[in-house]
Amino acid sequence: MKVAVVGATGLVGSKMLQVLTERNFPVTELIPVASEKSVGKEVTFKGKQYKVVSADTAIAMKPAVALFSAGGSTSLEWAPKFAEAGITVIDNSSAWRMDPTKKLVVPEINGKTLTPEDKIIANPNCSTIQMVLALNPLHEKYKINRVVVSTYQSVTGTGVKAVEQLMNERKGVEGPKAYAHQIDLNVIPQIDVFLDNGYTKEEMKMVKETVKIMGDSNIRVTATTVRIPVMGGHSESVNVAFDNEYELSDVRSILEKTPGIIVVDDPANAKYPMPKDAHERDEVFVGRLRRDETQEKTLNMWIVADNLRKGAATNAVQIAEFLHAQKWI
Ligand code: 11C
Repeated sequence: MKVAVVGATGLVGSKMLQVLTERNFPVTELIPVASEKSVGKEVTFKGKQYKVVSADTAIAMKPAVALFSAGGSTSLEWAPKFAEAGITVIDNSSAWRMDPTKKLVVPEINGKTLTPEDKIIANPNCSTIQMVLALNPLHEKYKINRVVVSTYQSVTGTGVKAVEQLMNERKGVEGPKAYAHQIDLNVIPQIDVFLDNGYTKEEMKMVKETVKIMGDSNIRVTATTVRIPVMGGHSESVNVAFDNEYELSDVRSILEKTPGIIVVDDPANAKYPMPKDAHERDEVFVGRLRRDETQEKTLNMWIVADNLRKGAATNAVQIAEFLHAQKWI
């Protein structure tokens, strides 16, 4: 199948190429797409060189599916043009996520809601994906009514420039800045821009996307999202209040049985999820499972995942795999 990757030279785009290769997605021809300044550059995929083309050229080449990771404005402009040409778009930007006519998909949770008519499918935000993967099976059993989450997010979530900033600061050399502040040896309690309500856009993504993916507006989420000088994955401290009482041992066994989740929870032996262990893994790691002793029916947990993989590229490729299994692409 012909597959276009729009934003192929970015951090998520390159990860998409890696994940397509690793998962042996049946790509017969890759169409790497990037901004005008990258057109003509070469991208290596499965040992073969492909020239980067413009979005216009990509549409004319008629791929079956286009994985977009080129930012919201590119998606707003180009996704409808791809879709009109009959190309299914899986979009990693925030452009279409809250559009009521578009599905926001984590395949393990709501993949079954997709139909052949869905031509623009939204891939959720990385910090949301890893959280809902752990929340959903617990919601099915105990009904979640409230979630309080604080995140500790990798600089890779911002992109190449942020990784460079961290590395330059570490070496003590000047260079381009992705953040308003030093990130090395620091913690920045701001991800994306602030909104009128005092929350950041990243925080409100977690609030709204969780409800849409899990399909239950009774789930109230409040979030504080924080950038830390780490690569390899996002971490989250999550406090979950249920309607129904639970047994900790049951929570553990539900999570252990959930596809895509690995429970790492052996505090006596200092075993818990960490970004350095989640790096380059597709699973979501959950640990530090314990009761909130201040409140009934409430659980604390710690969730870690590679934000570029399950948080972005892997989830997008899994959506493509689902569509392919239905023979829709
Ligand atoms: C971050 N979560 O870590 C962001 C990156 O809406 O897809 C992904 C932004 C998005 O900065």
